[in-house]
Amino acid sequence: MAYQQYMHWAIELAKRGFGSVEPNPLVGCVIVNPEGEVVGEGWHKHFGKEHAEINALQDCRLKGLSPSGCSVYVTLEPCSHYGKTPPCAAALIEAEVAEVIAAMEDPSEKVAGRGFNMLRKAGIKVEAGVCREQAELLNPAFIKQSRHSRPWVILKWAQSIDGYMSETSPEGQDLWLTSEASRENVHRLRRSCDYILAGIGTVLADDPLLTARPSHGRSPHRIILDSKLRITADMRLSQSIDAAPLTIFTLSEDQEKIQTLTDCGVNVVQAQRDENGRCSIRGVLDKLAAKNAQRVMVEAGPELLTEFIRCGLADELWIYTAPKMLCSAGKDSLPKAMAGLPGSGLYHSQFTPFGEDIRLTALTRPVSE
Ligand code: AOF
Ligand code: ZN
Repeated sequence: MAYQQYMHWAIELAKRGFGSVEPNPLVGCVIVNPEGEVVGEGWHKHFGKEHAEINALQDCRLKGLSPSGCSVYVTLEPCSHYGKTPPCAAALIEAEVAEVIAAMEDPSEKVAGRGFNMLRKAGIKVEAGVCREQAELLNPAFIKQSRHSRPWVILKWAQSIDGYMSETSPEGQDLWLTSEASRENVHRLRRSCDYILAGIGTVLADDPLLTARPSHGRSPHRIILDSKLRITADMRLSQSIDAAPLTIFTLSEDQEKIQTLTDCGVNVVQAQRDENGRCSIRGVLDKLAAKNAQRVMVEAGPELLTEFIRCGLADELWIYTAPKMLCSAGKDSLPKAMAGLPGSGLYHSQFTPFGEDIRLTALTRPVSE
């Protein structure tokens, strides 16, 4: 296998941690002996548990092989700090590996080059920057938060081919637009996020829970933009505080209503007013940034989604398209909401099938910006 192919494999391994390791980065590691054979593979599997390098060293030893004298391909600089686990750089030194090839430096303050320094001081050859762009694409939210202290915003929606976002039965009941496979995937996306944001329109229409199911102990903090405070204490959101926290951003000063919601465990926060007299989404993101939010997912209707795009506040799109034409439905149309927006290209787009549907994921800016 050629040099870069080992790193490509480490990147593929890293992806297996998606939905289980956040807010930690996805990291993969491949250990290769001087004959070019892969002797150990590992990835970071769960938040708070062993890092990728430790799992790869363990894999090597379980096979009865020695990592001594080997080359280590890792998608992120090995860590140098005692966090929830001891430093990976120390474990690699102890294992007497010959060289470490890393795709990128760890941008977090705790590491930022110290892992490489530890390795070099111990006489281990270090090469950084191999397949950097692909490795950065694994963790754009982790990188943005580490470098700029700003959250990464993911807009998710499901649509028909012609851009309608809801399907209604002849009796007026809401139907599922997308397949079960797509919906399962959305719950994995929810598990990967620390916040999920929706507008009151969605809440009044669907009475949603907005939790990750199954949660595996990870469900995002729910945020609702509700300028007139129309949410009520008997809605499923207010009744499920044990499953995930709920914060309402509002412009209302109705103290009685605020008290009723607060008594249910709902956190009610005064929002800033935007130029249209609504809760300012910039203001909300500022507050979330101050709480070190890393991945904020927006599951909203066409108007709020359009507002994020119009303000340039969307970083990534996840669009599930079902093979349906709903042109006569007349409801909630994205093309209508987005009319008048300047067109723009997307970056790093990928298509994945989910049952009958296709999922497009794409970034609104190149990853290097
Ligand atoms: C690595 N390899 O596989 C990962 C790293 O709290 P801890 O101990 O789990 O440390 C988390 C931090 O370690 C995280 O913020 C990031 O800087 C680094 N992640 N480092 O050497 C890995 N996941
Ligand atoms: Zn580590």
